[in-house]
Amino acid sequence: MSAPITTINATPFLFAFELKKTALVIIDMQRDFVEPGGFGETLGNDVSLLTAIIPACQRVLAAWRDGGGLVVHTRESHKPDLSDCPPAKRERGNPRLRIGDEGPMGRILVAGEPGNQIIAELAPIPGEIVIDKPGKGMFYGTDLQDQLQARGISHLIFMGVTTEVCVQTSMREANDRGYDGLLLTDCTESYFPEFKAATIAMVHAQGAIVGWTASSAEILDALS
Ligand code: TIU
Repeated sequence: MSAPITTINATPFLFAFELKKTALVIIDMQRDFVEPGGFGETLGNDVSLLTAIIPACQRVLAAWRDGGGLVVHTRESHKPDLSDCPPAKRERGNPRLRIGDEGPMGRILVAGEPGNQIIAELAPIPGEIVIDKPGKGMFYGTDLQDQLQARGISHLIFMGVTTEVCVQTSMREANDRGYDGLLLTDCTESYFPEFKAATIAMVHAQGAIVGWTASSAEILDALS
């Protein structure tokens, strides 16, 4: 018997996947970006915009777990000695606190610090992959490609923050590695609404040049 194929009513056309070959990827839903006092706020952003997507992300995550699908969580995260943080990244601009500095949630963007933890609402459970990534993209400087290949994953469904930075970079890295990727539009957010809209348009333009987009209602419908 052939494996069951699930289809999602997506833009610019149907996104078809086999659950066993697909991972739900949740990009950087860590306190550093979503809560006051973290990296996002030190860059001058209003982090309250990002909390609005949490309920939709929770609904998709629950349905995906019920279906038995693989979940990948990422964190933008540097080693405590900052050996994986290029000086250009730390020194750029004029943030209130730089990567590695002590902030209200511990050292900014450093592994193991309170601010670097994934928010409680979307916390990983045993069996899920957690990737600490030093860059914006989820493949750069990580073993994610090996982990996905070992599990036969060919399709990726993306949620998380921020849309035009770590989510889009990760989708583009995945696209170049041969994965089919779908972005859930109400499960991703930016500090800049116009950048979110532009990213969604860029992803699915030109016949899904980067990938597909759909609302969470479409995947919840497909999984039910
Ligand atoms: N600044 C910004 O929009 N994003 C980041 O620095 N990292 C992620 O997007 N995760």
